[in-house]
Amino acid sequence: MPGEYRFSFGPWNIHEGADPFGPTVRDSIAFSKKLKMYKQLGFDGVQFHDDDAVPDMNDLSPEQIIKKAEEVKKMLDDEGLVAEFVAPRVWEDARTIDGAYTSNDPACREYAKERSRRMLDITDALDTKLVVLWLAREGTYIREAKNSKVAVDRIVEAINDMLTYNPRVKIAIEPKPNEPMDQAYIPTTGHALAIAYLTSEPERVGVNIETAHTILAGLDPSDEMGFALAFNKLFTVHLNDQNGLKFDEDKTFGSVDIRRAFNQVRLLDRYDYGKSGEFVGLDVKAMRTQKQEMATKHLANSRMIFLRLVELVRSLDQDKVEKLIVERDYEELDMLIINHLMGR
Ligand code: 3MF
Ligand code: MG
Repeated sequence: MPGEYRFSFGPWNIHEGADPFGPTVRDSIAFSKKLKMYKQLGFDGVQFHDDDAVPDMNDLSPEQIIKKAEEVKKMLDDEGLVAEFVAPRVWEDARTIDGAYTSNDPACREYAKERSRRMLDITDALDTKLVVLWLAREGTYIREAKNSKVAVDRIVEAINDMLTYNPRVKIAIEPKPNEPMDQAYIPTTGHALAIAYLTSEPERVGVNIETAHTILAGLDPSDEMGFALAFNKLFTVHLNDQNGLKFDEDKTFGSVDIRRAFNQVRLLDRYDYGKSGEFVGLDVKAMRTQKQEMATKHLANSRMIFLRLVELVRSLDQDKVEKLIVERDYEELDMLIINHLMGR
């Protein structure tokens, strides 16, 4: 039932196709041009890194950053779009080579905190109340390089700093177990929620669950989402798909395991995800093989797959499901679901 859910993605999801072993294969598309594509593709929300909104922000004063972000807000208004969240991109600067909030160097930690304050100014200027924290470099390549207890203290301290600086926002931690680091400090939903309860305002800290990241952690995405829902902490999602334990693939939602996608949609739909304003966020990348003019299909397709799965979820014979659960006939339940997914 299109119209009931609102969808979002980030400008990085229309990308040039570079990977660690090869150069770009598609031209860059200007941000303003990307914005024009959102509505055409069926999307209402834009996910931002701070520097997606304000490029080269490290060279600008706080006032200049706010001014630039206000211009972007105007561009969003003109397109009828809203900002879903802002995330601080604290993994590309020379000062965050060995971590941002958990760097061993106090000057680098201070840079990360300062950059996060600028990100929180952008959040206000774009009129969104959600921050996403993907803790890209908060981890290690070797065990002895950092102190894991101190690292958690420092992450909490950085989050507290953000909560104090901008009392209007909620923070959604996006857990990921590895890549770029060998071992990340906040690998799962459980870790992220435990961190939330260590902060000064636990009710303002939750999660952004990304399908692929949960799979990389060897977990089931819908179970991770259910865990967060039980705590009222599923602030947003990054739906996509992942073909086993390898690099983070960000594949089209449902394209690897349609049943796994069905179960994510089933849980979200059952617990009224979206009714409090949450977006169905996608974090998907086009295959490197895709030609320039066809490199947004992964977005439209992910959205369409989600909506078709909503229909499938709602047409599942729930009474039959309940009956088979009571009878403990899970073989028959298995077949019921598979038949349903096969349209039989
Ligand atoms: C990395 C990610 C990131 C985050 C993004 C928003 C590039 O695996 O998923 O996408 O989602 O930085 O925080
Ligand atoms: Mg993501």
